[in-house]
Amino acid sequence: MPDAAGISRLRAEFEAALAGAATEPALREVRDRYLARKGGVVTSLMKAVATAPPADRPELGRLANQFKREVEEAIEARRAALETGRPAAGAVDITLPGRRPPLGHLHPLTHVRRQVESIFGRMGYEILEGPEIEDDYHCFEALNMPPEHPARDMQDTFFLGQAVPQRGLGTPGTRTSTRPAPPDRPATLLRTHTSAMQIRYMEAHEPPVRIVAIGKVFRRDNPDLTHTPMFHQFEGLLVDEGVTFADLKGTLTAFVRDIFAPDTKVMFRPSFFPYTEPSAEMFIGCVFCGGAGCPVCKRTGWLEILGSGMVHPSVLEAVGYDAERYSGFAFGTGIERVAMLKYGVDDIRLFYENDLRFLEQFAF
Ligand code: 2U9
Repeated sequence: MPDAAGISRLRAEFEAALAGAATEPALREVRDRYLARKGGVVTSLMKAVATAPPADRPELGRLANQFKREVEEAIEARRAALETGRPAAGAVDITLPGRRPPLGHLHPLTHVRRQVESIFGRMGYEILEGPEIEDDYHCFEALNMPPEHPARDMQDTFFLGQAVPQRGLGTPGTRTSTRPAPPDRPATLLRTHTSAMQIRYMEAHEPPVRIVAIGKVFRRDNPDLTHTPMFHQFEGLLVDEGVTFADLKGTLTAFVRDIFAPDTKVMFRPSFFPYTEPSAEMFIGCVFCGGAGCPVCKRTGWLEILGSGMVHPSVLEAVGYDAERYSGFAFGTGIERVAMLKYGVDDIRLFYENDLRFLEQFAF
């Protein structure tokens, strides 16, 4: 005798049978099994309802008719789907080839950083990482930037505490600088360059030193096409006996001809940094116009790629090295800067907006 539970069981059996009917012959077999006039499951159910106790017939009749409608509609839907070749909802055609999941890839900045680490790693440099929160001694003083040095400008640095702002010299409202905090309480700040790590390394190691410090640095800059308040920098430092400017030029030329192109033209122009003397800015032949002149290189044919110089003797002495015996060179630039030139990116902010339309172009 049929009952509501029995009809639910019939429904579950039908759904299982339909799920397995992935071809038209298999579907015809299920349709005949359930809807055949002679011996079909639905036909048998209707006969059984007709002989049920009169009090149960109305509800059982309603459930049986509902089940009949579901079977007819589901079979018709599956037939239509098979006809159009569209897999019916829920049907699994195990003969289809697998769908390869989309593979991710490196962020362009990660790719450039790994190339920088590999190039200098192969030259024998040790790659360093270190604290992003520094004190003003390691960030400024030890780098030949005494307390009143403009590079310590409050406007360029995120100070975290104990920096006592005071009016700069000259007209009121000029750039403020900071009076160094008492020695027992050095001002802390978000590092403006990775040089502090190199000071710490030299405080703990005798020459020869061959290191590259890489990491986030922070500047109080308003975001624009070429500036963001946080960016990634790498700085290299080599200190040994008899290091010359020629070593600097040779090392940096080898670097740019590895990360850009083997025939990259290079030029060094005198510059100034407090922590190097002599200092030089390094330029590469414009990678966009080959040197003919274009808007990117401002029609000069040259692109500035990094700053460099021979380590200032007072920096060596600050870490206890004998500046008569040892000499060294150092250099620094932004990972974003290298990536923008290497890939022709004209807005630094694109590296941080996580727009897949931008990032998917770097599927290395
Ligand atoms: C020590 C001594 C000297 C690292 C150097 C530069 C020149 C330089 C800037 C380029 C763009 C930083 O990313 S940027 O804003 N850097 O031009 N950096 S020489 O000189 C050092 C480093 C550590 C102990």
